[in-house]
Amino acid sequence: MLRYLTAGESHGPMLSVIIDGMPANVDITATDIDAELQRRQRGYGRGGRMKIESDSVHIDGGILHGKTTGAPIALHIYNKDWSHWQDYMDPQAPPPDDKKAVTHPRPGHADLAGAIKYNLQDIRPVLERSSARETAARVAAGAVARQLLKPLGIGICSHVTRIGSVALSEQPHSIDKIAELADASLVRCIDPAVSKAMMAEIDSCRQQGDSLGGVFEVIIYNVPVGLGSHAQWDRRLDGLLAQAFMSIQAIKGIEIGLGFQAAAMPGSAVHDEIYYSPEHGFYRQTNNAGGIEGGISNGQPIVIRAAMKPIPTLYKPLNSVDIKTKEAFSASIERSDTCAVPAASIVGEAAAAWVMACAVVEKFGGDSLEELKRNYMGYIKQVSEM
Ligand code: EPS
Repeated sequence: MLRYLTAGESHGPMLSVIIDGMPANVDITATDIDAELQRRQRGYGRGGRMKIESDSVHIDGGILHGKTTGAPIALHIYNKDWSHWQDYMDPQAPPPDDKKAVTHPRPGHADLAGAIKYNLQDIRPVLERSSARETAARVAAGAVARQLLKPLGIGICSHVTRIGSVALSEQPHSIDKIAELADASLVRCIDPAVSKAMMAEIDSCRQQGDSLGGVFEVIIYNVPVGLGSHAQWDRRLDGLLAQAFMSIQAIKGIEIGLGFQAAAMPGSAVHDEIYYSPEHGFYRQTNNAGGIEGGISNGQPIVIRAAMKPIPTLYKPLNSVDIKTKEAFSASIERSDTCAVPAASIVGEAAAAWVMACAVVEKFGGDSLEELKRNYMGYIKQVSEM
């Protein structure tokens, strides 16, 4: 079983990750992880914080001479902003005086529900941990997962299809081209004209002190048939992906394949017809299912779209109530991003990589990459003989 946990606060000293269950002999260097961390930090619409941070990973265990050892992998990423927050955020610092305590909950954030649930008079611990800063740690875990998928040929890319009211219309592109075009755009949109319109939308939103959400698409390719299972609810691959995506901060919806569109269409227009040829084996001419049928990967690319709500920290005031005085107020201005959809698409890639690595380890097992690959190749041979 492969699993990971993260720890750390947005303005604390660092974010930490422990990954357990990764087979031995998977190639991984700090450079591989840093490349993903840096992809997450790019993106038009971020606020002042991204000018402070330049994320890089420190490997504390489980990797030797550029390869996993089979031991738990421990990683950390320093928060550079910590130096400005030590008075409050040092674990040994005295409790804040009344002036410093955060008592204004932001609508749409974990602030109010978290403070009530954990019986806190100061909201800061909730906002510190619920912050999307934590996604840097998830991307580090995802970067490790990608290194396990690479030798099997499984790849992942993403692109942004909507920011606020600006949407990309369908564009047929090869997966390589999507990855290249998205990485070349500041908003990770594959159409340069739509990218420009998205940036203009972000600019006008920033001027109004508002925030913007959007939609991104993650594509997982070269997936073997047979990951996940129809046999039990918690082994369905679509369910596992949905959980991983919905747990990303600010994600409010996910679709696989046609998703919500399929609900409005007749079955004959939705389901991907099955063909067979000796050269290709079983194949389809469409991929409306998005690569998963009955909770099992069907060998087609897995296509996931996730909807992100606008960031809840606004310069524009929204009505709320002070948790201490119970008085109404309507301004809680903190430094904030205007739009983080491009960054979220990289986090989505990491979430997808993690779920796929778990599914691969579950199906093919093995304590080393060599053992896992032998099992994988044996299975691929069995599939080709069917
Ligand atoms: C975040 C608020 C902002 C973002 C942060 C997530 O941070 P701050 O409150 O320090 O300005 O910049 O994102 C990151 C630091 C990051 O690395 O993505 C929030 O409240 O979710």
